[in-house]
Amino acid sequence: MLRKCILYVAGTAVIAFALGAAACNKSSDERKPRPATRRPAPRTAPARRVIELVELDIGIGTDTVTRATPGIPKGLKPPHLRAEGKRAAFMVVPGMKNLAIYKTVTAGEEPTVGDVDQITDGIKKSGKFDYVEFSQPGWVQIDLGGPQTIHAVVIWHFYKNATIYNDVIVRLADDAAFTKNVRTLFNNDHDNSSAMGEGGDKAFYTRWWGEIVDARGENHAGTPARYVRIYTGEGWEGEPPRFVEVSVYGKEK
Ligand SMILES: [Ca+2]
Ligand SMILES: [Ca+2]
Repeated sequence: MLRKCILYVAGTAVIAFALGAAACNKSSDERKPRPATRRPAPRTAPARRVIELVELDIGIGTDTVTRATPGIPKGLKPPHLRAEGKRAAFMVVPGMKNLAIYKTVTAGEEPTVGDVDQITDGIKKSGKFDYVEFSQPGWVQIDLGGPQTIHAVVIWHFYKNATIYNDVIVRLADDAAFTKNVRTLFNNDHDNSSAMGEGGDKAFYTRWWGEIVDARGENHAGTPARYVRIYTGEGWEGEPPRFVEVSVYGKEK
């Protein structure tokens, strides 16, 4: 079941937001009672703005993804590998849509398996013909068709065999050549082997539930951009880069 919560943004916006967001991202059994503290009441209560939040629905029902979960290969221990665990609910403002569906996809090179259009065709299964493969590290890029405000990018690399891909970097830009207003949302290239800067994000196993990259921004205002580019290196065991689907969530303009 999708969850909802209310976030208050007030005169003490940063503190209020941080506490609110943390509460939203914790499951109920993780919440711990806080010791009561006495604080002097402010003389004038700041005006409050209410932001309603709902859990982002990324479309991972049994009819849309292949939920058979393969085992995790043993002995793979990248130094920056994230421990697997239940993902916290990803809370967003209501009204999110997949802005990437059926949008134009380009890539740094021609795929060796499949067609780049499959990356935004909405099919997230792990079947024999449901992925796009490249022969070497590179990128795929989605043109949202015009300026949009993005709240999340969700990536399904090939997940039939749980794979750890190197150097996953997600960037946004205002132009197709990625020269204007380039921003990095995610970078797990911990050793800068792709020469785009050392990234502090964790490596992860590809799974049917996809990888959510946060673009919500301050006070859930989202991040404006038209183009989304996703770099991906080889897998930790030398697997070629393979994409199943990319969704980009925002409110359609
Ligand atoms: Ca697809
Ligand atoms: Ca690297």
